[in-house]
This record gives sequence, structure tokens and C-alpha cells, in this order.
Amino acid sequence: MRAEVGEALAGGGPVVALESTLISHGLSHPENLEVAREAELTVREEGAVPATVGVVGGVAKVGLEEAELKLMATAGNIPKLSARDLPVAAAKGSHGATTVAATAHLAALAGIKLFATGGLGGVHREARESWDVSADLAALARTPVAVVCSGVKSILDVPATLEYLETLGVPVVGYRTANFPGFYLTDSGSPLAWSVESAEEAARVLLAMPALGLEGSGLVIANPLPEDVQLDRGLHDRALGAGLAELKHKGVRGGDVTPFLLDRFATETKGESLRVNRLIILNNARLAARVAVALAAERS
Ligand code: PSU
Ligand code: MN
Repeated sequence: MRAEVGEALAGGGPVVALESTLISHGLSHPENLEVAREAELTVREEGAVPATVGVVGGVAKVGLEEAELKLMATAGNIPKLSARDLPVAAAKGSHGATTVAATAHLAALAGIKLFATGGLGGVHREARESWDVSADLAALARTPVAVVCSGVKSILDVPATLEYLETLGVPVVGYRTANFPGFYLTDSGSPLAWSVESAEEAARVLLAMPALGLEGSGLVIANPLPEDVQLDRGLHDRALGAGLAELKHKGVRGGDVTPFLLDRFATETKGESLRVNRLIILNNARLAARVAVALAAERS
């Protein structure tokens, strides 16, 4: 753990975990490193301490140092680690970029309550044949951390992902929205049962969980991008169609599906998706930091 993170946690101060798979596999260089640094700065601006999570030489790090962030962003061959991969990477002394599942797991282990990312993994389209449901969802069911995200990408089956979270008993609240966000788009069209109107209210949801015996569960705080900065809907729909068609044609499977589609999206939208992705991550880092600050204030 980076010393600053350990000190903040020991003093009950606000800390926000950030993931590294989006650095190594979700965005390309050099935007990935810029976004990783900007996300940390955004958390600081709101008065919280950032802790980007990753694995370096088999050691799980909660709070990567600058050189380690750079490694995640530039090495090119960093394995993508879900929670189940952590012990194998540890035994092998491997580097690793942590997904939402692995980041949430390590953050919770360290005592961090807030985690910001872009999009959650979810239920893939055609999951009925492929059984491809991200381990992110199961991890949230057993990991006491709140994840601030902008929903899941439309490359996934959004309604099925929400059903799956319901089955797993993971609470999902919209942040000032009655609908689940659609990542690049403000609104996925899927309704949510609950929304919260402020960072303080989100913090109170989190505080209520242990008192109600739900201390083992995660929480999803779904934070939409403002409408005026979302991706153009026509462009979005074209990129999605092209990416899905190529995925099928090339037979891409397993953990490669998400990075493949993200890459296709960037090409098809001529970089527009990257611009929006960056805003999403920063917007979520900001809200996560505000909730972390509100949580620390409620607790003291
Ligand atoms: N969604 C994004 N960008 C990403 C990911 C998801 O918009 O980079 C990454 C996250 O790290 C997430 C992972 O945890 O993909 C899910 O991968 P899979 O579907 O293989 O579980
Ligand atoms: Mn998968």
C-alpha cells in the first residue's frame, strides 16, 4: 500500500480506488496514462486520496507509484487479472492490470469503501450460448465496496446485466437519474428502482448496509454523463453494429471480447469514443471522491 493511502485509511480519511485494466486494456497510449493521472488529480481536487490498484511483480499494490502507472500504461503485455487470477499472478511474480472485480476485491481488503471506474463488466450479448458473464458482477455480490460507474457499455446486454445484479442482490442506485446510464450515452433506456440526489445520500446508503446485515455486499452508484457531452447516438449505433459483426466473424472469446470491442469502437468513431470515455472516468472519479468525503464526514 502506498504510505499516503495507509495513513488516510488509518485516520478514517476519504480514499478512492481506481482500476488499472482500463489503463492497460481499455484505452490506448498515450491517452491511457493521461487519463490515469487526471483521474488521480480529480480525486485529489475533491479532497480524497487516490489509490490506483494493480499488480507489480506478483505484489498487489493499492496505490501505484508514478513509475508503476507508467508500466501499466506502456508495457503493452500486462495480463488482465480478475479476482480469481490474483493468487496465480502472485505465485508467478507476474505483473497484472486489475479489472473491476480484482480492484474491488483488493480495495475492500485494504478497507477502501469507494471505487471509481468507467464501465462495469456485465452479461454479454449471446451469453445464453457463450455463458460470458463478467466476474465483476459476482465479485460485487461478495465485496463491500461502492463502485461509481456509468453503467455498462452497450456492447453488453444491459437489461440482462441489471437482472443479474438483482439476482445477486447487489443494490444499484442512479445518481440523479431514474434510468441506468448507457456509458457513452447518458441513458441506456433501462429503468432503475432507486436514485440518490446527492453524494451525502449515496454515503448514507453505504452506511446503512452493515447495519442491515449487508456488510458483505457491494453497491453500484450509476453516474450518467451530462447529455451535452455524450456520444452522438447515430455514431454510437453504427460503431456498435460494426464491432459486433466483426466480433462474430473473427470468433473472439472470453477476456478478449471487451478489449476487442473497445478498440473497434475507437476506430469506428475516429477517436470520439475515447474523448467520451475520458470524460466518463473523470466524472466518476469526481463523484466517488465526493461520496468518500461525505462518508468520512458522516462517520466522524
Ligand atoms: N468496461 C469499459 N472499459 C474497460 C472495462 C470494462 O468500459 O476497460 C474493463 C474493466 O476492467 C472490467 C473488465 O472490469 O473490462 C471486464 O472484463 P470482462 O468482461 O472480461 O470481465
Ligand atoms: Mn468475460
